[in-house]
Amino acid sequence: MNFNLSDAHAMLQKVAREFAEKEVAPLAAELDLTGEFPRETFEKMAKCGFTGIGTPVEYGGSGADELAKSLVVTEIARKCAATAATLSIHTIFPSVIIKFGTEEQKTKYLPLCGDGGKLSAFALTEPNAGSDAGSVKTTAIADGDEYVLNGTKCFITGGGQADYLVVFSLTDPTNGLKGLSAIIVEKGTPGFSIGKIEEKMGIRASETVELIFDNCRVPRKNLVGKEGKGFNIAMTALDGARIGVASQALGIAEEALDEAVKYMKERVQFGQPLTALQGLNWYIAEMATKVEAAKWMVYNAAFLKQTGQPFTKEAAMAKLFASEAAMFVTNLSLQIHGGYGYMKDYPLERMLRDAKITEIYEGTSEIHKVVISRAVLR
Ligand code: COS
Repeated sequence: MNFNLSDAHAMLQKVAREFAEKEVAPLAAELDLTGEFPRETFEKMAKCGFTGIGTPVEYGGSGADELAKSLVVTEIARKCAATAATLSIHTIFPSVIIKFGTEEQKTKYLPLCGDGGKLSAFALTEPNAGSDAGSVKTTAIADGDEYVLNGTKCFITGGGQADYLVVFSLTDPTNGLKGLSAIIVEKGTPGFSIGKIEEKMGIRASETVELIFDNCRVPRKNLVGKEGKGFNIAMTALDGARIGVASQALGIAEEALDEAVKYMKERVQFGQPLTALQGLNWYIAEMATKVEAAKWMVYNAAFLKQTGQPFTKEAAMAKLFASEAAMFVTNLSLQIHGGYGYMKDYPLERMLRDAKITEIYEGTSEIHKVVISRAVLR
């Protein structure tokens, strides 16, 4: 058992760290304020090969593995969780095409989603189908060689900017979740429009929108996998995506810990640096222990996935633990910073707001407890 990163992984981590410091960190506070989507940064990430991580080289990706993806998302999240969310969620669409798509879909979409700079999104959630993902109501009824989509999706990350979306809709509305199918919709398709753009508490620069399908016609060849297999495809995709969210949470927690350590060494109160105060040092011990545990849980889930082993439970555990660690660590780091931590001059208040979503999206902590307990008790 080797716990060291390979030379290639360590090099990629270094490249991603430098990219995050140079291209992501300087924009983070401003993007948080304006909520503007950093499309230019996304295109720069595409040029660096980050958006094609996980996509095989023959389809224009960088071919790197799950751990590589996790390392990049973690490094970006350290500086801007919203940018990391955009990157991480973008990789779900290619992962679905790689696993379930036809050769034609792979050849068409994968190179564009890699260094082609096209953005993609994953559209499952609806107003009444959140944790209960099987309650989707959007329909995709076959009509000749087309599907006609009708319905509304909500809280779709990157949905307004996305060039390609995989939309989960009922091809057989009489069959519950066994009637659900995965269908590709391209930006600009008539009948597909963007509804409400959400104002969020955190990850404000990652666009979150409502999608409206009103007699939206797409070719039947846009079906991914088989009709009626959409729920299984969505669940498989979410298993992988949860490693991405866990990686974001890990990045936020790592950065918040580093900020706390730096501040404690610099800040003098009662004639001595904060590091002389045992109460605060104990906070650091608890924070560092959670960060360390989260890191190994994330790496373990990534390792299981990339070596073809079952990883549903471990991805859920990593996501549950890392997201709660991110909340714990950002909260204590802000506390250590005192009044300064509460002000926008420091990044802590943004990081605390950003951390919260990691306990909610791609499955809430409560849903993860369902997934984990079912796996353990099976
Ligand atoms: N991978 C592949 N298939 C899976 C799976 C997984 N991880 N988990 C479940 N499935 C399959 C099951 O095998 C079953 O298929 P078959 O009937 O063909 O055997 C089907 O999906 C239904 O499974 P189950 O009965 O467990 O479904 P439930 O309705 O009980 O829901 C949970 C399962 C709660 C785990 C699911 O709805 C879920 O993950 N909800 C959260 C959704 C979410 O993360 N939303 C965020 C949206 S994206 S931001």
